[in-house]
Amino acid sequence: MTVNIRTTEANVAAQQLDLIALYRTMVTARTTNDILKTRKTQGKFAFYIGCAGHESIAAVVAALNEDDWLSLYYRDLAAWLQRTGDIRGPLREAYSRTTGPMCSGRNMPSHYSSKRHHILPTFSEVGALAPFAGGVGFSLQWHKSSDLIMYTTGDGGVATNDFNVLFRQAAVHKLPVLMVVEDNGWAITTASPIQWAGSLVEWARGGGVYAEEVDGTDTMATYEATTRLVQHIRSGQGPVLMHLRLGLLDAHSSSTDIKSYRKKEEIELTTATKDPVKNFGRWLVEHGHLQEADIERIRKEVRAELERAEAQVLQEPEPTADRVMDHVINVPQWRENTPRGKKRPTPMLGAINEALVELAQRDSGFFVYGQDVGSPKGGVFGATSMLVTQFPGRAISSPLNEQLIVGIAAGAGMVDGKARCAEIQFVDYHQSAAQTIRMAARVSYQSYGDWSVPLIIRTKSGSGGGGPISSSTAGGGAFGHSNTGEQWFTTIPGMITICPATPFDAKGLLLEAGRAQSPVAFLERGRLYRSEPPKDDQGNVIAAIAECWNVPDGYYTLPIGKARRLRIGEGPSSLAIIAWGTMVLEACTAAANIVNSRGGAIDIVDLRTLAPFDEEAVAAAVREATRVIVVTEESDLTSFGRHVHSWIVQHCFYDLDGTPAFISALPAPAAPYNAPEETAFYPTARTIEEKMGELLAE
Ligand SMILES: Cc1ncc(C[n+]2csc(CCOP(=O)(O)OP(=O)(O)O)c2C)c(N)n1
Repeated sequence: MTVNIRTTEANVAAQQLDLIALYRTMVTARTTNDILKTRKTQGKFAFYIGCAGHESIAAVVAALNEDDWLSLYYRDLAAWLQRTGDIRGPLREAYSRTTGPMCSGRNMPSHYSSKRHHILPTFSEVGALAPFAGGVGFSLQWHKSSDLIMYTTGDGGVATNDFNVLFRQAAVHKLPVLMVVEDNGWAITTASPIQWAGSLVEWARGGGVYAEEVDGTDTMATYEATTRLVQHIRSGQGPVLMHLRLGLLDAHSSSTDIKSYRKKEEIELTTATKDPVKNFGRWLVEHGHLQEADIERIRKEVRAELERAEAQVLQEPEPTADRVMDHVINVPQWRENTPRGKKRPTPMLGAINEALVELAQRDSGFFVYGQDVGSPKGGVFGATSMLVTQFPGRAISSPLNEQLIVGIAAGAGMVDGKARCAEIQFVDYHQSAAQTIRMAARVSYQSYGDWSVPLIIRTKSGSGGGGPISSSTAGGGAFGHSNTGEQWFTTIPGMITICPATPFDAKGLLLEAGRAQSPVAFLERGRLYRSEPPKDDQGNVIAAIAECWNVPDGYYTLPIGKARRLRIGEGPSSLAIIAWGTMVLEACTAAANIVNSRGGAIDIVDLRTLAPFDEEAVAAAVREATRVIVVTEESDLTSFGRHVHSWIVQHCFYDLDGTPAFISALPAPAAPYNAPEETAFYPTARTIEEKMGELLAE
């Protein structure tokens, strides 16, 4: 396939564009569409969603540079062809062949994706790629690149939160983003006036983004408008929204009956007036670039080429069941290293500050993005205060929108291949970003390992507003400030979840998270930010864990997925406690009290990483003690704690001398603000001690 000549100069655009190659690309898109539509009705595969009416998007891509980034949606077959020249790719994906360049046959057809060609992995969730596109734009700006990103969506997509997030990302930071709304008048059966009120162009301009309406049924008008709008972006004047008016020539997808929701006259009018391929062919003949006979000749040539390609593709291998768990999660291989820096007593907040500075020092592209993080205080908890002082510009305050925050860090990580850090002030507020986080964790699986989303999401979680553990009433986090978080993140396939209990672990694990290629949820417990090592009831510091408050200077890492086993007392352990975060400290206090009064030893398994958790360490501790308690700060609903408990029942049943015990917070929405109710809500050292007493008496 001939590749068009591209230019960014509006005045020379029309002369430099290879008009015939562009037309051929559009014909190839339409013909592929027609072949695959037919194959679907012949029962060759389960689903097809087509591009008919949207082929002029090829002209938009023709006006971009080869290295510009694309975030496409399912109608953009012509954009794929224009960028890659790969006619087999769409056929391979339709027939689910392992040779498929987008996802190795793993996803539905029409989900365009290619790291090599800078095409982000299209999601089925309409609009969901938008916050990532903003992150790509942020990264391009950060690296002072002259490239831009084009993001496309339909008129329905404009209504999504995700699109509105991209709009704000682009507008606030003046990012190099071209937002193209491919308005074909329909979102399945819903007409576009339902999606927004008033004028899209005026709406965009009012929000600080230059916008224009363009007739997408006219390919040359589309190309010329794009070159002009791209010039606007590249000259540093900020993002652009192009409202591209199109017609949808087919039903929404192979699952939709067009006649059930569109009137015959409207379909006929759309077909007669809004077909960009026909219109462009006519224009080429009228302007002497082609003869009438060439139109039919090109159509036949393209069809023959595609049929030959299809026959070859059908000889290629199909996926086999044994690869179903490939590319789910990517935990970094830990490189053994001994911390060499001088050790100093440091609280967890200091350890986190130090880790962020280390990450910034080793990677000039590293930044933390979140609410208030760029203020001299370094966010509401002060976790970025050292970064603010030592690396100005690397802690960047964001608008108040968690989805926007995660999208910036995730998209930037996709460009660089290295984790950038999103800070969510309180884990409760991750909820507006939930879809973006889930998508980030899915990308590697969906694209069969072509893409990954390195990303660290740091967030304050669990009881308390940041006060010391010594007083269970010092919290007062209440609703919106005290959720645990692990019940949300550990259920996401592809996500790493870490919850450190000590400053030493917090620093080493955060530095290791910086090496991960899968997204990491890093849960920082508010009650541990400034806590000291735990003590028993007689005021003695518990030696088994106290050393972890001495944090080495400089860089060191700890392995993700490995628990820490703490032995309280002497001799063989008579009880194992599985805990993480704040509950490790509560369990230490409880265990020390029990050992003080009864002697013997108790094993505490601090999981440190919750997903994937250290099954070996849990099984070994249960085998030795034969009695076990799982302690979690989560509400007693479907929780991570319940998962660990169930895992022990399933895998360690014959090693147990009794039913594994389970301690959690109460199944209420969150801890109330007032002290009596808050104290009743959470488990404490006392609760754990009582349960230990019961088990040891059996
Ligand atoms: C978030 C989300 N909600 C609902 C759907 C189901 N769905 C798939 S396509 C579609 C319509 C999208 O319309 P539009 O953005 O206008 O694009 P068009 O198909 O018209 O090109 C809907 C509702 C989805 N995939 N994602």
